[in-house]
Amino acid sequence: MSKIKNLPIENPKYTVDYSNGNMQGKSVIELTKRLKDLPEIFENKQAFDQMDTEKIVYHVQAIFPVEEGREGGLFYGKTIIEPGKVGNEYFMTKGHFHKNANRAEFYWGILGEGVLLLMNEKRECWAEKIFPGSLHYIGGTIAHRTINTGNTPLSFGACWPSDAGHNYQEIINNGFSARLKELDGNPLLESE
Ligand code: PAN
Ligand code: ZN
Repeated sequence: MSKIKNLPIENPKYTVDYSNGNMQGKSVIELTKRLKDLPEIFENKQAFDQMDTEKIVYHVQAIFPVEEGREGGLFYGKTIIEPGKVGNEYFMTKGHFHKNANRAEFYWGILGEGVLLLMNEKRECWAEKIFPGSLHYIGGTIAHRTINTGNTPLSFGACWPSDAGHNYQEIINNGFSARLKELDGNPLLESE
């Protein structure tokens, strides 16, 4: 006769509030980027210098279930970009290429409205609208930056491989070849 054991059914390690993307659970990492952390990304240096550099531009929450750089794991995150502008350029993330160029990523819109700016290795840019329910596949060799074009916080989720890594330096040195600015109340993508 076989012996039957009863195993416990545990609570999940993490929960997500799908109204805003907020994550809860053990070792959810929190990161805040203020204007003072982003001196290189905005074009209008004069407007930047006149702003309160303590102003929050975006917050990130992330779960790293395995050590960063290890092959085979997945990371999960959520970013909230505050509404705002430096001059006529909208608040945005630093943006990056993945260090490991064949590691892709999914983004999905949760709250607010924005734009996902994409750029390939030939520095060709294109953009997709982000809104609650939008889903974005970002190929491994594509640089990505998100921009809040609305008057309310933009929240989006992300999932990427644990060995993707981040190459911020290329963007710090050379930027994206397009910038998203407000003209007469509407977003306009200006290309080099
Ligand atoms: C995202 C981003 C996050 C913040 O989790 O890291 O939105 O943007 P920056 O990293 O460009 O500051 C992601 O793309 N991970 O790979
Ligand atoms: Zn990424």
